[in-house]
Amino acid sequence: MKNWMQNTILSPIRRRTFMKWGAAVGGATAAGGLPFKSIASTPDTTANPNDKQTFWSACLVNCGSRCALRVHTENGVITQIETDNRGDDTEFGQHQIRACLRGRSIKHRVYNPDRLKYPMKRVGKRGEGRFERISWDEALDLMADKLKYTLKEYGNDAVHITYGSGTQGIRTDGKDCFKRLMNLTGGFLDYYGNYSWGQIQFALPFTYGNKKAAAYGSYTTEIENAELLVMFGYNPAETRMSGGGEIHEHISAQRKRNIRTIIIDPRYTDTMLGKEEQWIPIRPGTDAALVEGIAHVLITENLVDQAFLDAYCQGYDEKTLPASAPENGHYKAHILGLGPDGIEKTPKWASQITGIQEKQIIQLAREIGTAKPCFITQGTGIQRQSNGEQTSRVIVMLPILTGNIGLSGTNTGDMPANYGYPAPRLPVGDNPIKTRVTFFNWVEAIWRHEEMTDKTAGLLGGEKLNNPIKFIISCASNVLMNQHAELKRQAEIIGDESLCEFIVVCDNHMTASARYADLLLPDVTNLENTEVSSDGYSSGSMGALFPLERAIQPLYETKSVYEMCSELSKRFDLYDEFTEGRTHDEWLEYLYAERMKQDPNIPSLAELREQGPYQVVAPKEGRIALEDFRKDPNANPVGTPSGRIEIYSTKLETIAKEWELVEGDIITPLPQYVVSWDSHLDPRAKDYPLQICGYHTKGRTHSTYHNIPWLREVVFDGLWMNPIDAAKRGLTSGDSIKVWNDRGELRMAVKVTPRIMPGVAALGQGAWYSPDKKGIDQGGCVNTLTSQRSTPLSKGNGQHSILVEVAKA
Ligand SMILES: Nc1nc2c(c(=O)[nH]1)N[C@H]1C(S)=C(S)[C@@H](COP(=O)(O)OP(=O)(O)OC[C@H]3O[C@@H](n4cnc5c(=O)[nH]c(N)nc54)[C@H](O)[C@@H]3O)O[C@H]1N2
Ligand SMILES: Nc1nc2c(c(=O)[nH]1)N[C@H]1C(S)=C(S)[C@@H](COP(=O)(O)OP(=O)(O)OC[C@H]3O[C@@H](n4cnc5c(=O)[nH]c(N)nc54)[C@H](O)[C@@H]3O)O[C@H]1N2
Ligand code: SF4
Ligand SMILES: [Mo]
Repeated sequence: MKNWMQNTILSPIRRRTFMKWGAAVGGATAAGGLPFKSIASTPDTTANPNDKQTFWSACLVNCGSRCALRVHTENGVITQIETDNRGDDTEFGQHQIRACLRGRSIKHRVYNPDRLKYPMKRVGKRGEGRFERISWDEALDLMADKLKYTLKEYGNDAVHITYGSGTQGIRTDGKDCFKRLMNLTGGFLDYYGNYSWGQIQFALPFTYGNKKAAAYGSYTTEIENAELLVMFGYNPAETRMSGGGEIHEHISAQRKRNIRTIIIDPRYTDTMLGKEEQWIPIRPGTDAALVEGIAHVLITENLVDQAFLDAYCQGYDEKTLPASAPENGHYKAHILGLGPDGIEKTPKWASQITGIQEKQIIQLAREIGTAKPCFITQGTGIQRQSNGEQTSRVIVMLPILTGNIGLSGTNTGDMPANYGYPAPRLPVGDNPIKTRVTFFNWVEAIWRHEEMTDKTAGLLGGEKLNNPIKFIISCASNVLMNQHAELKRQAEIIGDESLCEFIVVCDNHMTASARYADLLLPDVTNLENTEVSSDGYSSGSMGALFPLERAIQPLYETKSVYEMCSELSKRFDLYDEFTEGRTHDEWLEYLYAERMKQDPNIPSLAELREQGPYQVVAPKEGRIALEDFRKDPNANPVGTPSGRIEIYSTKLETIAKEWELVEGDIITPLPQYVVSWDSHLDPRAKDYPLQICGYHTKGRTHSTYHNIPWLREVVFDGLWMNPIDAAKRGLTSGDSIKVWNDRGELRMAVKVTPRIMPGVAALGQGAWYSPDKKGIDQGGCVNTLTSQRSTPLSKGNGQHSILVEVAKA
C-alpha cells in the first residue's frame, strides 16, 4: 500500500511499535514495510501491574448501536476483547448486547500503527502531511495564540467546530469539551442538521409537525402486529448490527408471525438474504416516482382511506385544500395529471423512470392497499440523494393514503423510532452566537460567506454571516477531508491557508483530515478513559447504560480532550469556570450522582462497573407513532400550522415563494418526484452512464475501523457491478478498474455480482482517501466522486447521487 501516509513523520515509527504490540497481543498484520528509526515509546505497563484483569467497556462509534465490550489485559496490555457474556437471551431486556466484528477488533484500533502519539505541528504546505513533534505546552500555547488572534481579529463567529461522530457515545469528555470552552470565550459558529438524516429530518416536519424524538416513526416491535412490511432502502442487518437493537427486534418481530416482507433497494442487502419475500430493485433516486405510480392505482381502484384523508389530512383533494393553494393544487389532481405539470402518474410512467415493471407496480399497490395493517418504513440512504427531501415526503404518502397511521402494526413511513436512555452529560453551556449554518455547507462559509443568507443558504437564527470561517476545530471527525463531498474541490478550499487560517484536528489516527491540520492533538481512545454511555440511537425498545473503565493507561503522550481543554482554559483565564474544580473522573461521578437523583432505580456507579450494562425496556405507551392524534386529532393535533397531516404544506408554499434557489432546484408544497442532479435523467448521464448507489458497509463505521487489516479482508471494499454492465466493459471479478467523473477519479477492484441491478454500481462509503501525486484516489473513497452542491430545502448532502463511467485500469 503506497500512499501519502508514508510521507508523514509517523511512518518510520509505525512498523516498530506495531510489531512490539503485535507480539504482545498475539500477532497482527502490519501495514507498510519501511525501515524505521527507534523513537517510539512503549505502552505504559505500570498501570495494572497485577497480571491479568478484565474491564467493562463499550464500542462508541456512530453506527447507531452501542455494544458491550469486555477488555482483558495482562500487565497493562490488552490481550483480548470479548463482548457481553451475561444474562439470558430467552428474556427480552435481559439479552446480551453483543458486539459485531468491528467492536471485537477494537484492540487493533487502539494498538494501531496510525495512532497519533504526540502533539504535532505542521511543517511544509497544508495538506502535504509533514509534521513536527512538539510538547503539549507548545501545542496548547500555539492553539491559544491562534485562537486569541482569531477572536480579536474576526470574532467568535469565525470559529467553527465541525460535525464529527467518531465518539458518539462520549458525553462527559470528548468534543463537547471544546464546545464548553468556546462557549465560555463567547461562542462559535455552530451547525444544525447532520450528514445522516439532514434531509428527512428537515422535510418530514412539514408533513407531520415538529419532531419530538430522533425519529418520528413507530418502534420496530410494532412490526409483529402488521400484515405486510414494506421497507424502502432500510438495511438494519448492515447498519444496526448490534446484538441489542433494531435488527434484533426487526428479525424477531418478522419471524413471530412470518410477516410478508418487501424490500425496495438497488442492492440485494444482508437484510434480505432469504428473509424477504420480494426484492424490488429500483434506480437510485426514483422511489418517489414508484410511490406516485402506486398512488395512481390506489386512487383509481378506490383503495385510499377517504375517511382518514378527510378527517386527518390537509390537501388530499379539493375538500381539504387550503385557500392559499392554486386551483387543482391538491394531491389527487397531481397524481391524476390535472395539476400544473399535466402528467398522469400512471404505473407505466413510473415504470419508465424506476426500471420496475408496470405489472409489478400495480401488484405492489394492490398489496399495500389491501393489507391492514401495513408497516411502511424507510432507511436514510434514500434521503442522501439529490432529491432526498422530496423522496422522504413522498414515501410517507403511502401510509397516509391508506390510513395506516396511529394504529397497532403501522408506521408513519419514517425510519423507526427507538428508546433512548439518557446518560450523564457534561454541560456545554449556552452559545452566544445564534446564527448557524447547515452541517453540509459549512465549507461554503469558508470562501463565500457574503452570499450566504437565511434565504439562499438556510442559515438559522440569523439572516447573514458576519465573518468567514477562519479557525476550525475538528474533533472525532473526518469530514474535513474524507466524509464530506467532492474531495478534490474540498482539498483546494481547505488547503488554502489564506482562507481558513488555522485548523486543529484532535483524533486517534492519522486520517485524511488529520493530514490537513496545522496542529494535531492526540486523543486517548475510549479504552484509555472512563465513561458511562447511553445506548445508541437505534437500540429498539431497549435502552441501556454502559460502564466504561480505563482498561489501560493513556498510550504515548495522548491526553483526553477534557485534560487538553482544562489546560487550554488556563490560557484564557477560564480554568475555574471550565473545570468547576473537577477532574474528568470527578465530573463523571458528579454527573452520575445527579442522574441517580432523577432516576433512583439505576445502580450506583460502582455497581454498574461491577455488573456491566444496565438495561431498561421502554414503556408500552408511545411505541406507535401518532397514536394520540389518531384517537383524537382535535385534542392532540400534530405540530403543523393546521394541526393536521399536511400533504399540502402551507409553510413550504411560503418557502417556495421567498427563498432564492439555485437554477434547477425545486421546492413544492406537495410532495412529488423531481428529477435532480446526478440522477439517471441528468444530462450528464450521457458521459457518465452508471449510477453509483452509495451505502454504509459492515466493514467499517464510516472511516472508523477502516485501518484494521482483518476487517479489510473480511468485507470486500471495491465496486459492485452487475454482470451485464461488466460484460459491456470486459470486466471480471477482481479486475483493477478506474472509476471517474468530472469531479475526480479513483482506482479499486470490481466485484461482478447480480446483487446490484443493471445500470447501477454500488460502493460502500468511508474508505480512506489516499490521492496519489496526480490526485487519483488509490484508497477507493467514494467522496472523490460526490458533489458539494447542497440540496434545495435542507441544504444538505446528496452524497448518494453519483454518476460515473468505469473501465479497466
Ligand atoms: N456498518 C455500518 N453501520 C452504520 C454506519 C456505518 O458506517 N457502517 N453508519 C451509521 C450512520 S451514521 C448512519 S446515518 C446509518 C445510515 O443508514 P442508512 O442511511 O439507512 O444506510 P445506507 O447504507 O446509506 O442506505 C441504506 C440502503 O439504502 C439503499 N439506497 C441508497 N439509495 C437508494 C435509493 O435511492 N432508493 C432506495 N430504495 N434505496 C437506496 C442502499 O443500497 C442501502 O442498502 O447507518 C449507521 N450504521
Ligand atoms: N459519500 C458519502 N459520504 C458520507 C456518507 C455517505 O453515506 N456517503 N455518510 C455520512 C454520514 S451519515 C455521516 S454520520 C458522516 C460521518 O462522518 P464522521 O463523523 O467524520 O465519521 P468517521 O469517518 O467515523 O470519523 C470519525 C473520526 O473520529 C475519530 N475517532 C474515533 N474515536 C475517537 C476518539 O476516541 N477520539 C477522537 N478524538 N477521535 C476519534 C476517527 O478516527 C475518525 O477520524 O459521514 C457522511 N459522509
Ligand atoms: S460498530 Fe456498532 S454494532 Fe459493531 S460493535 Fe460497535 S457499536 Fe456495536
Ligand atoms: Mo450518519
